[in-house]
Amino acid sequence: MNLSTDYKITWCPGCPNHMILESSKRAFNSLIKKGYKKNDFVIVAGIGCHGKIFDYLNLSGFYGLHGRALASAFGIKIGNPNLKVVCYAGDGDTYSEGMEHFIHACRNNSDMTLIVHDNQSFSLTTGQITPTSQLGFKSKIEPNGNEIHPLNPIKLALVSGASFVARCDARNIEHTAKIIKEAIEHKGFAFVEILQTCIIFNPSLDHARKYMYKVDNGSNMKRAMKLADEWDYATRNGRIPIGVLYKHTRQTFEEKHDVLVSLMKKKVGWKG
Ligand SMILES: Cc1ncc(C[n+]2csc(CCOP(=O)(O)OP(=O)(O)O)c2C)c(N)n1
Ligand code: SF4
Repeated sequence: MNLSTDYKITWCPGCPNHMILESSKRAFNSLIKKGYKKNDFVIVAGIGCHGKIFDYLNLSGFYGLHGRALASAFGIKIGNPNLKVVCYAGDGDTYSEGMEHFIHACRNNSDMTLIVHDNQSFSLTTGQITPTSQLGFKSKIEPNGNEIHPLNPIKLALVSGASFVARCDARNIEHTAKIIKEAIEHKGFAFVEILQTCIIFNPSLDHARKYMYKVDNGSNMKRAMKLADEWDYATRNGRIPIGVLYKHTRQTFEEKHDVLVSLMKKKVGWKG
């Protein structure tokens, strides 16, 4: 199915967002081939370069506010738990202004997917530091370089209770498509951190790509925490595991609430 729109794509030529768009189209198309309908999916986006994916992906949804994409996604999900809600957000969006939504989404285990385009900068607003920017990263308003230690979003998701935690390389289109598909099919809160270079404001990540390697799916928390520790967001040193680092099944938010369980039994679609 052609999931493109007529919008002119305004991302910089060569920006890995183009590749995340392609991976997303492949993931949705393989689900549609499996029997899902286009209207089973809802996409939500935050504001930033990443958020423009909303204009380029021909699926229904909601273009949210910066930092609040997950809150909108959760609202849609509890309005109709039969929809497959997929939320696109930036690292600034998710780990800065939207941090509380991220932690509670992991805890709640609502059956939806969060895809973070982590380019380690607030790129749409010309490259300020975000909570995943490396130490020393310079921008116009931080000319002396980042002095604040970055957080590790993989570890944070694990300790907060996310039931599916994956990391991808934006430039590896086929692998990212496979992980996005698996995340959407996972029953529970699925978090996919896509490492993405911003070729304009924070291009140094591309040098680290040679340290990326694929891991098999795992359901062991100790292994996942060890994998999460391998790559240091602060120094950009270490090997970078990509793939599903942790996956397990536990009761979802929707399954805990009778009113949502009864909506799921009725199998209502968009129109009720
Ligand atoms: C509530 C609110 N705060 C701040 C902004 C300004 N703003 C728009 S885009 C953006 C940066 C987005 O950065 P990120 O989420 O990392 O996405 P990227 O552009 O890097 O893809 C900011 C700070 C806004 N639009 N709304
Ligand atoms: S500024 Fe960076 S993130 Fe935004 S479109 Fe250009 S390369 Fe991509």
